[in-house]
Amino acid sequence: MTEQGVPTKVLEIAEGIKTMRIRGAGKIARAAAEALKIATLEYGGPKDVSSFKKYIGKVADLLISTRPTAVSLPNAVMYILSSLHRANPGTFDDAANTVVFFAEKFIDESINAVKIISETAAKRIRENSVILTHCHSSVAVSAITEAYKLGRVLKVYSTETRPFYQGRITAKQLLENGVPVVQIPDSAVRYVMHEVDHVIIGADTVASNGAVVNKIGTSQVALAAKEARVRVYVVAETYKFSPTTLVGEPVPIEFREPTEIVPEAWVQKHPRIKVLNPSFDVTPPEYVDAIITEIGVIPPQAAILVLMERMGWALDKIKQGGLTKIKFEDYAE
Ligand code: RUB
Repeated sequence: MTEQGVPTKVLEIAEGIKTMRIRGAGKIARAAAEALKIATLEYGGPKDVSSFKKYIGKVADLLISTRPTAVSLPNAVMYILSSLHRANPGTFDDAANTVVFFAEKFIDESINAVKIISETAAKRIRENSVILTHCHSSVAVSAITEAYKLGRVLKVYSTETRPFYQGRITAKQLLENGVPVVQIPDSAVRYVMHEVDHVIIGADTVASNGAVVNKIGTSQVALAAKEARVRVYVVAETYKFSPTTLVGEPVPIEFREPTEIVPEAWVQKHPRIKVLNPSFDVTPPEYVDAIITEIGVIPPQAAILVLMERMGWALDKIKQGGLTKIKFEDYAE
């Protein structure tokens, strides 16, 4: 337990997300839910609802501040906190049980969503397909593996995904699942695209207009796919849809350290050369053929329907007027 009363395990999870030991939008969301559960079980403050809500609001803000782009993180936290708000608990025990219950429910439903999406996506893959994927998406790996089990995948091109090389995780996992993988540099995407039947990628955030925010380079992959008339499927759980984009909020793009791209010594040696390291980019809806979610396969333009169906708590706030950014204090009082 730290001086501020936040359990060490929770701080470790927050640090793990920040340093990308825990990464990928789904895993980040589940880790945040787990952190809220741990924070509740290890809460050592006054046992009244108001003190507990203030504390859990603080933990929520800490978790949210770790990485900006994947909306799965605030959506997971808000799902749990808004459930606490709606439950309107009369005692500390009720409040604590509510957080634990909804944190576990989020994790279970999230894992189940990945399974449903994978089964649905596998049906869209034609026999003997060559697939290209970018970065490391647990949902994409799971969907490709499912399609492989049905005998539909000939091989997978996996981009290395500079500068963090998440593509190596993808290649390793696919290989462990028996799927033939060819690792390519990001710059070889257009070179191999004529062989590819389907591009399958994950998402960090889907905007209300269907634009997909995912690892940097995704929009170039989609551009090359469109040129070659290759279908692009995005596999994404519904908690990756962003309610605040409905009221015009842009999705914040994370910029990471130059040293991920060039070594520190090189930066020192060439101080006037600037390095730009955006971690995500935006693929417009016209470059996406379908988004495969656990509630169905939709054209990107139908993203709004997913938001209406799944993000009721946020839409209620919008109806009440004035929602610009969802604030955790709203739920901590
Ligand atoms: C990971 C990334 C993934 C999505 C979806 O970026 O862009 O494609 O998060 O992943 P980073 P998943 O490595 O910077 O977190 O399907 O696992 O949720």
